[in-house]
Amino acid sequence: MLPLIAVVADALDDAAPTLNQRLAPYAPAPLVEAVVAAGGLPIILPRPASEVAAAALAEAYLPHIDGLILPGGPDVDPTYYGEEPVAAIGATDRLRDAFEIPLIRATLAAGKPLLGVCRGLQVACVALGGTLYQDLATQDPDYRLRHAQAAPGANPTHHVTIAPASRLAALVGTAGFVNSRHHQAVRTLPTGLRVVAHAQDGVIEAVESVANDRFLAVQWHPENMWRAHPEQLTLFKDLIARAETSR
Ligand SMILES: [Mn+2]
Repeated sequence: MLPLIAVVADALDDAAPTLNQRLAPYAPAPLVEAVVAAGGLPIILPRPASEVAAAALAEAYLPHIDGLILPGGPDVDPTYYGEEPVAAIGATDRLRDAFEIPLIRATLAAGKPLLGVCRGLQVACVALGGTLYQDLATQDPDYRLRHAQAAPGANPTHHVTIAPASRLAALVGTAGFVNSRHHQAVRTLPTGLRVVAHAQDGVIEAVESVANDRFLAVQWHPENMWRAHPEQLTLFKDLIARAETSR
């Protein structure tokens, strides 16, 4: 049996002119295709219609999945880490947060692995007690690089330094060149996690769990890079390998 890898859906894009464009954020094709290419079986988890049902729905899905992918998406609502929204925050989606946060906690509590991508890294850290820069440009005094690239989304634009003794380094090496499509980043880490990659200006670019192999999350988008940069597919192969050993 192929490991069943859940990919959390975004909202439909109701403003888009065509059906395919409306569906694009709901079933993120690049992530789904990367899971298939890496040997997993992807399923889409629709986010709930109400905050009230979100935690129960997350719990109900859990026995059916072997691993979890947290995709990119809107900014995490800062009230989830005890802050009011600053002027420069982007769009938020409380339903997405209300579903993903209990899903992340339940996944890890059940000993199942996750892979976070971009927002996925951020929301996973918030779910475990971390905080974010709501907007790097206005809040991080060391911020210097362009992390919200204007280049095509699949193109790598900045380098990352990866900790030699890390799961991530075993997959992609210690010198990374990655795409960057974010204006937020992790500010404080929850206990149990450690930074394993950062950009030249100190922005956190990847995080792993300290005591086990359940948590790996990156600030870039490997799903948009792997066709031209095959080492990025190893992140998905690794999630599937971790899912197989956790069954
Ligand atoms: Mn970046």
